[in-house]
Amino acid sequence: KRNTLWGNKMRKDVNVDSPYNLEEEKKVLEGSDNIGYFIEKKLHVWCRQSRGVWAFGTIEATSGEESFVSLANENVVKVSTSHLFPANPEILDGVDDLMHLSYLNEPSVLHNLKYRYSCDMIYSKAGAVLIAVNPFKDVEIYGKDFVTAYKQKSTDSPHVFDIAATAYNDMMNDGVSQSLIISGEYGAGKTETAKFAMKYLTAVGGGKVEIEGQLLYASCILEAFGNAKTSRNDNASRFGELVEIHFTEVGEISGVKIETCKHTRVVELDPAERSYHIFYQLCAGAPQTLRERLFLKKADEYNYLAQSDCLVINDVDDSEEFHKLMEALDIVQISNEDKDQVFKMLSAVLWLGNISFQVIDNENHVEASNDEALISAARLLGCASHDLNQALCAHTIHADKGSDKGSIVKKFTLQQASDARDALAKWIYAYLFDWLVEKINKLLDVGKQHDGRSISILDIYGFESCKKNSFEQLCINYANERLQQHFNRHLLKLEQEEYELDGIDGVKVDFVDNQECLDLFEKKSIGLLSLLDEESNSPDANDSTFVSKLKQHLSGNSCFKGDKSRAFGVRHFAGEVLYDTNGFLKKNQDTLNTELIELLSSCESQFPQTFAIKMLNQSLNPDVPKQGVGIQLKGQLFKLMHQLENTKPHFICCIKPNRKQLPSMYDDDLVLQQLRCCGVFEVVRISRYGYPARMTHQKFAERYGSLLLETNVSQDPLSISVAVLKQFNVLPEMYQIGYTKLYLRTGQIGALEDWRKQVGAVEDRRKKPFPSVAD
Ligand code: AD9
Ligand code: MG
Repeated sequence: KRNTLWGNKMRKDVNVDSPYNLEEEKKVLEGSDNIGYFIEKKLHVWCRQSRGVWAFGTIEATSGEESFVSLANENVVKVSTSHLFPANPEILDGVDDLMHLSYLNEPSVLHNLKYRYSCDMIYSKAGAVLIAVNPFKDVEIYGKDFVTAYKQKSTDSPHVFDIAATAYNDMMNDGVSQSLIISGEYGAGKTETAKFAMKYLTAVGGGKVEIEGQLLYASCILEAFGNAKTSRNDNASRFGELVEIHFTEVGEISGVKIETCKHTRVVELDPAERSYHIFYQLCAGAPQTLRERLFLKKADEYNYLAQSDCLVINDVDDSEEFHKLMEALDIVQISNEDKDQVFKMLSAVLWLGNISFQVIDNENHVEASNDEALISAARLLGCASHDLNQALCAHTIHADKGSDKGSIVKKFTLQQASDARDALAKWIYAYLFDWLVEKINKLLDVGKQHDGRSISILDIYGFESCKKNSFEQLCINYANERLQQHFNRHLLKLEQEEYELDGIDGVKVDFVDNQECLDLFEKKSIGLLSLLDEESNSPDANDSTFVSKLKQHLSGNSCFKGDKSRAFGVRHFAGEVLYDTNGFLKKNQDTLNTELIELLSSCESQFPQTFAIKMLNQSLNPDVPKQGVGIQLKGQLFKLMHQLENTKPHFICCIKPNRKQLPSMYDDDLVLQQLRCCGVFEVVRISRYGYPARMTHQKFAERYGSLLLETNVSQDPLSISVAVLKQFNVLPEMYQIGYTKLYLRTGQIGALEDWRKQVGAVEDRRKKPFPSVAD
């Protein structure tokens, strides 16, 4: 009976016709007959104990609601029968695709991943999704031998190289662009996974161009400028990145394009956090001559860096990192003059942070202290310190045209001047980052002529819920909400819709749609981001009026939770987060006053001028309204998602096994919560009960019709397809025929392809005896 195509790929012990479908699995131990069967056969179960710990045991006796379970340590515990779940036979321990488990309940899935993790098998499949559990140590599975093995298809064990190879092969076979979408919480391993995927793709598509090194070094530069240590991840991404690798028709890389979306955090840090790595690297590693040119001090002498009391990362030598960075800048061909400009801007940002102000009159107006900080910042920018002082401490309001009133100079208070200083620092850094991305793109856009085939890798900052959450977390979590929507849409929603439309039944999996949460953020004019923009542009608004406005407009959305204080809560797909609005409006603003822009455009240094011109061009363009950071992020995400919509997605879900960034430590509850949030259980179920392979009747007939021995078959595609399925004894439960397509369970197409290869061309086939599937 098991001589089916599917059987070839399955482990012998898996009961394909498991007596329990999903609904019944829940009830499997509730009926007295079933429980009696478990007792009699001494079948294993999982029982939930205090503090959410799962224990493995056998049922000794039951009284309906309650059961006595004998645990592995020989203790017998009394548990509620509804807290018992059937365990899989031991022979299934460590299967590489969760879909192959007989029981898909939470403790079984959790146990399987844990079992694999304990053997350093960090990758597993959950149907179409690759799960990567962060090892927090070197597992030595990324060498050239591994690249070769996946390239030559000598292994198909779950691995990031495997999914990259699948994307590459699909692109080559179907001519369709692909994407690798990497999701997971902060510190789960997304950025490392993205780098390994790039490593594989550049190795197989390297061709003549030395693209492999250049791309990896470019990532290293972007990490230095875009990542920072937080209390949760020593190398946390503070920007989102889509790396689009283009290929020629023969599969060689023709160019790479990097797109980023980011948020800025130069001026404010929480305890145990650092600013971007590059500042510390520069302070620690710059050689003496450069130090002198930049008036450079040690990191702890700069206010922007010293405020958090966290200046070093364990086991990281910033000075050494600086030397690696210099090497990387050479490899991506940044000239010495440009390098000099980059470092000048970095140093200017640091010195800006040290500028202090003194009150000069009884209206609390201020001017900058004429000290080392002001002088150094001005020199690095290439302007007079007097002009910098003026631009930071006053604003000219021009009278309306036709009015007889002249312009009025409005002096700043301490708060306003500090805000202008910080805005300038953030702004210079943001433009510097964009300049680097542009420069790298110019270098990597090798062939310039792309014929539309590409593989995009998406790696953004992961979902964060900290003790205190601010605007940065709001942006990060909103971006993750968008990403989750993409995941749900492609793996669950579209899948089910396709089955329904094509008349396929029996595949229905409930999942939590996060549309409402996205509406909370995105709704035009009354969404959180629009309200934030409106308040940011209103002169009388402050953080408290912003919260009142949110409560007024968003209380009807079930994902919004008003709070008595200045905070508000959002129910995200990955959990509820309370946001403190302190500083929200300021952080959302992304504009500089005209004085500062004019100052920059008159600077002698090249970079401030270039940046100012770019800014002026943007703000003169009436099509580009002055938008806050939140709305800009929304636009960037829409663009990224739109790009991804045109690709075939492959999903990688990164899981963090503990919060301490330690190897060999697996926190059941933490893993379970992540698996639940990212929809892994639903994906396994839809893959298990669904039909991952599908082809139109026409395509199926064209591809496999030549394998038919029976000649007396009607020539329409559907009849040919059905005859092929019959000839290969594909069992009825292994496929369904839709109105337009054939839907097949896992393994069927693989086996048919094997036959196709074995049998060879049609002409040869006639000469060979045709083996039966049952052989
Ligand atoms: V964040 O959302 O940017 O805060 P990521 O990107 O999800 O986060 P990252 O890739 O930076 O996490 O991984 C965190 C740390 O885990 C790395 O610095 C490594 O020390 C460790 N890690 C992650 N993946 C691997 C791996 N495959 N092998 C070894 C790993 N170590
Ligand atoms: Mg990252």
